Amino acid sequence: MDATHTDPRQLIALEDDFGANNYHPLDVVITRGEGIWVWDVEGNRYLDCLAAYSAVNQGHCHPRIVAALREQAGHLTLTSRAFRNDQLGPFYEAVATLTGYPRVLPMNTGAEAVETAIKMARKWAYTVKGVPDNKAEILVFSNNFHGRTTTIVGFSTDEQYQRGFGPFTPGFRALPFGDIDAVREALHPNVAAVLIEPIQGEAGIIIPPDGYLRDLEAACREHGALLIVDEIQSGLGRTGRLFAFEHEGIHPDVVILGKALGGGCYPVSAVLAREDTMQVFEPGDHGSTFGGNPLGCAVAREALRVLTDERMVENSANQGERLLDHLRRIKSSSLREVRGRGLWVALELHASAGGARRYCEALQARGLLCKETHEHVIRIAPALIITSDEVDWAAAVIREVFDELG
Ligand code: IF1
Repeated sequence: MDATHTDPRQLIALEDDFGANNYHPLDVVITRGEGIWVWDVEGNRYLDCLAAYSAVNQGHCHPRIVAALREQAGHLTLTSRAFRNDQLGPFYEAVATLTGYPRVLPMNTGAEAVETAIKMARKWAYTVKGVPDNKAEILVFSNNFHGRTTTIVGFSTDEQYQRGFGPFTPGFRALPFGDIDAVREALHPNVAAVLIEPIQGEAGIIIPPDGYLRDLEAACREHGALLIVDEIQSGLGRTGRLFAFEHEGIHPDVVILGKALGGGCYPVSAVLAREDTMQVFEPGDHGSTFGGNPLGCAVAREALRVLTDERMVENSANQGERLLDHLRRIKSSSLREVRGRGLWVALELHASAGGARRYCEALQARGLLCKETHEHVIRIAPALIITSDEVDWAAAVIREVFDELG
């Protein structure tokens, strides 16, 4: 490989010289990933505690998932949906069997799946519920994150996600997260659906009050609105259950999947629903060039197989409990709260701590990679294959940083 491919400074300069300036990443240049570990171009090893925002739940370059990718790439990658292929049907069956949702619509990115669910809810409102045309409303929540399209950022409550991108799509109303009275008050006849993250990721791993999701489901049922849960980041084992909504024992009308559905190897997302809801889509209504492509389907089938074969959901629950127990023992005047579900943990700092970024940089210096969310929250989310020894090591490193920085 030529010089530019090993010197981090030159690689960063290439990004600065030619790339859009739409991220502020840590200055670590990664060249290899294996399981929970990544290596930078200088050979330093890090425990990846971001896991690509839960897209790498199964671990980096899982051998079975990479083998499935290689095998399928050798004979068919894309047909478009103008023709059928031998991977789509088995993909549908695997997802429906694992999740219990009988109908699946495949897309690629999470945002595309969210947009698909919005279109489905609106068409369901007009053709099934009887909402007057173009009057459907969808209830969302403050501090939501559902993707970056203009429709989706249009109902964000984060000013930066909206700044400079208007005008926005009408028909959305944001309510306080966790306030069931606000939902009951807002559920008027034209409400098609409620769209919620069962635990808010980007907001800082915000867990709703016990019973809130059950009350939300009951309110939606009472008012004939669809309950749509965005499990793109919280799903597929991240919180110690297959879906985060299972912690509340509910059964949403629509579930949105992404990220780890592609095993960290390929973008695969999907909308899951009951027969009577998914049937609103008629041929030609909706689609995508790569949606349901054979390569993504083959990868996703293996990604789901390894998730169950290697009991990653159970491991997430067990190791998450271990990690939380370690972190809750840290004594630091900077720590406001340690919270989480499964292997999805937030360390929220007091404003006086000077921001989470410097803690992430100190963790990086000790071989642990993670990313702050907003100003004061350190997010810890390793791959779901992490062992007890590795959890103990990560907790010790985090403790050292708090001992150093206070
Ligand atoms: C970025 C965080 C951000 C998601 C939920 C839909 C999507 C996401 C619950 C859209 C994507 C990613 C996007 C990425 C960083 C990360 C993220 F929330 F995970 F931390 F941005 F807020 N629903 N989240 O978390 O899925 O279209 O990206 O496949 O945009 O910087 P996507």
